[in-house]
Amino acid sequence: MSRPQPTSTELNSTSEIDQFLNQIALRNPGEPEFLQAVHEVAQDVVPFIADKPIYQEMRILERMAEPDRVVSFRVTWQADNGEVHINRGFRVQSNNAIGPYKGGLRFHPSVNQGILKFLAFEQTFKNSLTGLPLGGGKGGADFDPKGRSDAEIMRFCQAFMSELVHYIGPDCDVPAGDIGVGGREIGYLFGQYKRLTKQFQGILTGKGPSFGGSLMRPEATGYGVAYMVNNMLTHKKDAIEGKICCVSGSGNVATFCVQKINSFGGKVVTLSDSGGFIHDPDGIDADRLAWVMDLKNNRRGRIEEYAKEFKCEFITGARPWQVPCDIAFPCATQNELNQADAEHLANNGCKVVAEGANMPTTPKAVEVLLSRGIALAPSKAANAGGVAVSGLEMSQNSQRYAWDSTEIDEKLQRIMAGIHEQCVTYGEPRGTEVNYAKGANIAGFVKVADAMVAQGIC
Ligand code: NDP
Ligand code: 2IT
Repeated sequence: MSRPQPTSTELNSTSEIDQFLNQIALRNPGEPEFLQAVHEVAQDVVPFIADKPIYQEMRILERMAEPDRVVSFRVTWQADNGEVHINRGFRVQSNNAIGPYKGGLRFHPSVNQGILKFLAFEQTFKNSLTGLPLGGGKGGADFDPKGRSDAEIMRFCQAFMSELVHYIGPDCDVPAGDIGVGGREIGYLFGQYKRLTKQFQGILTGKGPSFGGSLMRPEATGYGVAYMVNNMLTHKKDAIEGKICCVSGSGNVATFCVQKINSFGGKVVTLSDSGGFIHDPDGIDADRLAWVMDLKNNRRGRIEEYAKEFKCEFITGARPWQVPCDIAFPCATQNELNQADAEHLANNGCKVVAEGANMPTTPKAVEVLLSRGIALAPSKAANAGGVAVSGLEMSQNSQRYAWDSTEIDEKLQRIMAGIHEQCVTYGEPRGTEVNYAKGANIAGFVKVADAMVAQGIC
């Protein structure tokens, strides 16, 4: 049987997508992750706006693909041994059509302008999906926290905030954590902001609960990923209970994701870090998970130590996607699941991939997953629980009030259910098969686009 020929609208869309992406590529050389993120959105949004002239005339997608501003600054700090170090800090303020810029800070040696532009672009769509009034931003530095003492981390955070202070504010831009930035770093950053400005303000989220942090913020991203998968499986009259799960990473998102999968009755058999992954066929139960959290948050050790402690396999320098599973949860970093990994997952009978990390699946891997009938929860939907509870932290700070954890968890579950519903509405469901990536891209776009149209040419 011959393949169906593309329709003329599809052909036009394809050439329009190419034209659009060529322009973006010319304007953003040397930023492959940014181009990848824009491409993933454009392939769904360009055909969607083909019959909506207002979005084209107002050049909404082009405007969204050009950050409002990118700030770059030097961060000079002193190591314990007296050495002076210089790092590069950034804040990318992508879009504030629906609320103040909002998004995490990443401290990792790989950080550069293109990676933060991709993250800030994605954040705009993600924040829109939460239904909360949050614009999109991202920042960070090419600083490597590994092996640094608490005092060094504090000095770095103080130096970083001494510049960042000029660009943030409770109604302007509210950063939070991301890779390499957790409760400890947010505390030091907040302290320095207060010292420089004399103001006790909600200028960061993920703060400690004793100084304005929301309960459940540490749990929120990982729990939200599991809630998203629970909603997807419920939609297919299935459940997480009894499912074998592979999780990558062993930081904030990965560990709380494991905790919630366990409470749904799933069994997690892998975790990883940049050194490799552990495979524990007995499952990472509550006690073992508590051990991992202590290892990572207090002792700051390597996941390899888990294998020695619990007598299981550690596979050096590899990722966990060859281990058979029903559900895969990439929760470490971008482009950590490639085409070959996707083929392994499909051949081993995996049914769902849920992106806890931002853009962990390469474009070729996405093609494989979709063509093999694997449901893909894209990061902008699946990991939106973290920024959603950050939004709730901002509301609590504005009210000078704190909700209890049950209340916040209920709100988080409602927000994740709302995100699932938007994906189903826009993701062209055929029966129970939903294109979640398409649904998230279009639903996230529409709200921001309508606000931009309403606010005129600016
Ligand atoms: P953490 O710093 O807590 O943990 C990151 C984990 O990923 C560590 O296990 C780390 O290993 C591993 N990792 C990081 N970079 C690499 C790499 N290049 N190769 C292999 N492993 C790597 O970060 P989070 O858990 O907060 O973030 C994980 C992902 O989730 C990121 O993509 C982040 O953008 C995303 N995210 C985070 C949110 C949050 O609220 N924190 C919200 C939404 C998304 P090692 O220690 O060896 O580097
Ligand atoms: O990628 C993300 O959504 C985050 N790192 C969290 C952002 C936030 O503002 O809570």
